[in-house]
Amino acid sequence: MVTEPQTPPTQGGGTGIVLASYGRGALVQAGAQILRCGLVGRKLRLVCGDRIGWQHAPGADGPSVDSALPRRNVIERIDARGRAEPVAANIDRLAIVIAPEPAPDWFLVDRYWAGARHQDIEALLIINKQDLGLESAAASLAVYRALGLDCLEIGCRDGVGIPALLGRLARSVTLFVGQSGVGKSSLVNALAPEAAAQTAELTRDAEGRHTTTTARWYRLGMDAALIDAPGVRDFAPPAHVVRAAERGFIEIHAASMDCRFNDCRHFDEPGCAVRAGVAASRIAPRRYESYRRLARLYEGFA
Ligand SMILES: Nc1nc2c(ncn2[C@@H]2O[C@H](COP(=O)(O)OP(=O)(O)O)[C@@H](O)[C@H]2O)c(=O)[nH]1
Ligand SMILES: [Mg+2]
Ligand SMILES: [Zn+2]
Repeated sequence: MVTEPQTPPTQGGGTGIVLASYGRGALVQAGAQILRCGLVGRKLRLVCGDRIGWQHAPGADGPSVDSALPRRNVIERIDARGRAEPVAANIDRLAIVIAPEPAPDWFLVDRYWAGARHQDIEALLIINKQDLGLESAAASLAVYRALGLDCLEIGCRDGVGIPALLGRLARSVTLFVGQSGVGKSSLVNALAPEAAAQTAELTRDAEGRHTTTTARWYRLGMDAALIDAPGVRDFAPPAHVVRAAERGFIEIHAASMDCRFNDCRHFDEPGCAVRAGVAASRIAPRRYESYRRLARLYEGFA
């Protein structure tokens, strides 16, 4: 069932969730209805997943968002100058989507996972396109499984693993991230076809163009949702958090307890237990390289 946005919507007001934010407006889910809202006040900066208050005053053109509740968490991407830009708020789970094609960027996977850990958000690795064969990814997946990362193999094309994934996503808000072409939009279509069709319609302007390239929220039943966030390639923990890089890597953080120096960066310090762990093959060299790249990135901003 596709709910049309109410034009003109009922006067009054209430609370809602931001489905998509664009320029000076937002698409808001308010109970069963979807409202196209303006914004009241210049300071209000909304992001997908924000909980808001809206009102439609007598005589006004339409409903407006006039307040936003504090965010439980916010996923940010980092721009070229190291500044954090919010992508989505109030997330329960980060689903990192990869596929045999395009070939996985494991450094990006590590960055996403580090970002989720930094925010205490559950992470899930979804391997899509199982019809193409997962042999090439097997060794890397074994590393992640050994580290306790939840990994799920699925295929959007054949519907393989979709019911299991649906079960996993119940009663929670999941943000999908991953390289372009891995099948995030296909996944949204497979998991929430009605919401996908509805949002495609509502985010089109009068000329049929899509009015938002930012994150979009798709309702999955009454108490769950998916968020597709195109172009969140540079997602990472914010640079201002001390030792964010280390904390994002479960095995590096654990090994760091035995480093000689408290503030060891695990680059070239003497008595570094992390490098000792890499030398002894307890820590995967590629994971360590991921850590170094992220840590260097932060040093570049400092
Ligand atoms: N072989 C195969 N192709 C898939 C599967 N799922 C999605 N694709 C294809 O992968 C391409 C990219 O999908 P899309 O959902 O746009 O990826 P996104 O950029 O991550 O949103 C499309 O051509 C899809 O048809 C799958 O399970 N198997
Ligand atoms: Mg897409
Ligand atoms: Zn160290």
